[in-house]
Amino acid sequence: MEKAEIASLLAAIIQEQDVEAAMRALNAAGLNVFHWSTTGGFLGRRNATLLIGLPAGKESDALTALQKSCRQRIEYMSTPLEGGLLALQAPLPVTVGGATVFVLPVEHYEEF
Ligand code: 2BA
Repeated sequence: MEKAEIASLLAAIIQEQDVEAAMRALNAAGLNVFHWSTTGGFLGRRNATLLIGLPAGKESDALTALQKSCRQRIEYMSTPLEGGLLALQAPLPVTVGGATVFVLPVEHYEEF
């Protein structure tokens, strides 16, 4: 079977809980995906980064698959309250996700 020419590389940072559903949706769209565990710099929580080599014309399929499978969630960040005698923590809500997506053009692609 002839391999499709890869035109762009999509890197998506998603939440750990969405990895399985995202992989299923991307595979169902005929896309090969590679993923690894990563950590968010701001909250320090584990997330996942997916790398997807995209043939021309497949970008919107990949984005649709991610939109359908990755949810927004509220995480709580602990911030110390100033001025109190006790070291109380005030949880601050932070909206995380669905997905942070970068699409980069591929200059050259080979498989051997
Ligand atoms: P974190 O860096 O842990 O960020 C988690 C969430 O915290 C972010 O969700 C955003 O809502 C909030 N946040 C991040 N930095 C902030 C800041 N300086 N001030 C206020 N709130 C802030 P998302 O935007 O959905 O990002 C989820 C994860 O995607 C991030 O985890 C990070 O691992 C990655 N990410 C987001 N934007 C990125 C970028 N421009 N470059 C590389 N990675 C990025």
